[in-house]
Amino acid sequence: MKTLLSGIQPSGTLHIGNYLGAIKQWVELQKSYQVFISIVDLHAITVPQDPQELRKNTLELAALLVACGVDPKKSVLFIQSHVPAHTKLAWVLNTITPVGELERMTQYKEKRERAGTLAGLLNYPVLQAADILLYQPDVVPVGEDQLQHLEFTRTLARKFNSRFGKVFKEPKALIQKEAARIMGLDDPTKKMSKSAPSPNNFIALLDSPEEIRRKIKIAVTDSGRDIRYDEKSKPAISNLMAIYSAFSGMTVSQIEKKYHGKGYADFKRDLGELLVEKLTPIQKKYRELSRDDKKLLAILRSGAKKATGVANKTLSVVKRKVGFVL
Ligand code: ATP
Ligand code: LTN
Repeated sequence: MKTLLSGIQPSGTLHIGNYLGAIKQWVELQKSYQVFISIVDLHAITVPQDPQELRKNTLELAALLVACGVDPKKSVLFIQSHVPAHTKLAWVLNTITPVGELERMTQYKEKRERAGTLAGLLNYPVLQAADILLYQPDVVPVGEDQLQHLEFTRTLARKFNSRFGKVFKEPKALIQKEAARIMGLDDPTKKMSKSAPSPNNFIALLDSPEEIRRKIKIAVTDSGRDIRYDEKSKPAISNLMAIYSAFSGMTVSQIEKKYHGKGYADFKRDLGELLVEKLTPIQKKYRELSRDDKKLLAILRSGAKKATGVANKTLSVVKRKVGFVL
């Protein structure tokens, strides 16, 4: 079985963009890959975090991932800081990383405006490379914004291998499809994002049915009144149709047929109901899990144990190669 690894930051509530763009794909790929999902708290602290919020967000994210279908029996779900091999390998990789390469990273340049030029932020991609290389994955599903980090990881793997002998596999990016890019409900020209200025930009997975209905009702629409998919001239309704399609399994042309002769209000009402119907079971499972912290922690401890087993194998080869006394 091939291996897949991905990471997700515990930095706030998940929205349907995260679900359709990332989580749903992980859940589907569990059937054909050995999946590792890391909740990357060590990455989260590269920008200031409120400690209580961080702890809450980490557990909430873990519970939501399981509620969305990440199956702890099939996949290895763990908290990054529970597996010390990540920071250990990151240190070794730091010693072969030119600072100039890190200073050129787009995400670093964006984030340092807010967080300052902190060493942790600069070294973020090195820790991400360690996250990945420890598990020798075949594929790493990432959004386009993470391609630069993945390319950096591959370069680092090659560099280490050529200097110390082959240890690491060079993983391939599994680019999330453009169709999976969900745009903001209040501005269909920008992607749906939890850091958008208004919460009306996104539907959080934990939004109440009333909130979901309200946000869909006030979502921006285009001029005209027909339900037609056309990203260029009708970006707003096209985005809502993409969401409808992803949650219903209907194709865009089936949706066009169904709503032929009907208006935005009808379509939006149905979309609201569809989202309520699909998110309610996730929320129910989430509530069950978050009522029982022990069960959730047991899942995460067991994930960390399995991850540690795999990661430590790679780490001990690395230690031997660089000349540490074992
Ligand atoms: P931010 O609010 O800081 O932009 P985010 O909401 O984009 O964060 P991330 O933590 O950057 O969320 O992303 C987690 C995962 O969700 C990534 O794999 C990313 O590609 C995916 N993702 C995020 N937003 C969307 C979106 N609008 N459509 C599809 N996938 C998305
Ligand atoms: N940087 C990524 C999160 C991340 C990750 C990883 C993704 C950390 N380590 C390893 C894939 C593989 C992000 O911000 N989306």
